[in-house]
Amino acid sequence: MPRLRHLKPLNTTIFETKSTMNIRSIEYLKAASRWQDGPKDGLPEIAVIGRSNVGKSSFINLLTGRKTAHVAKTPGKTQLIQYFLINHAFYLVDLPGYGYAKVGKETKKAWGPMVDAYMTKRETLCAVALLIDIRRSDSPLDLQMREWLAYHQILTCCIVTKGDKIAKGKRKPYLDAIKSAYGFEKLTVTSSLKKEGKSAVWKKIEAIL
Ligand SMILES: Nc1nc2c(ncn2[C@@H]2O[C@H](COP(=O)(O)OP(=O)(O)OP(=O)(O)O)[C@@H](O)[C@H]2O)c(=O)[nH]1
Ligand SMILES: [Mg+2]
Repeated sequence: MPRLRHLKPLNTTIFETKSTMNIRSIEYLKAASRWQDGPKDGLPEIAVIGRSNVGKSSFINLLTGRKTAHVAKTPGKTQLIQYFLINHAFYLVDLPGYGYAKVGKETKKAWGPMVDAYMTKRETLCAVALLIDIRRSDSPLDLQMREWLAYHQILTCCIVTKGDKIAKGKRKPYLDAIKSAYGFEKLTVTSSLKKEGKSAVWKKIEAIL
């Protein structure tokens, strides 16, 4: 069940009713290395998770319509929990990616406990956007993450990234494969490059909040 139930409802007047959310302000609040060091204002959080290089930071930039999060040339650079305050109402949280072979052993060891603790202990976390590359329906790490989120009953939306890599008319088998591999009924396809999927994602976020 969604863990939002214990959260206070937001003031909905700040949102447009049907179309893309009206972004009035974005603030980069902080980067934390521990879940306890996140903001303490009780506002809800939607976390973005996925393999390193899947396009998490680009996805946040797609949603906010500007260069909010840092898109690195080298994968595995972001190793902190990064908080972006949207409309003074909720946080988009950019989490470090998993599965990048070249990060040091210590970093790899630290990733699990840090993300595990953030996801399971952070009371204000209300949903996770699990990002999956449109071309990857066979990733054991993504499957593991999906299963882990389901086990902990964390509300999870599947966001397919890099949609532009496959022509629209040829996407169906890729999307069907992702649905069946990870057990999702619905997917939202995005492309940060082509600015695709922004309003569909905002609608989901509005529904969650
Ligand atoms: N073609 C295409 N490339 C993309 C898209 N989104 C991201 N990229 C590229 O993929 C690379 C990784 O993007 P990031 O947004 O930094 O990925 P990330 O998941 O935040 O990576 P880490 O922070 O290292 O975990 C960059 O070179 C982006 O330009 C997309 O929709 N289409
Ligand atoms: Mg990133």
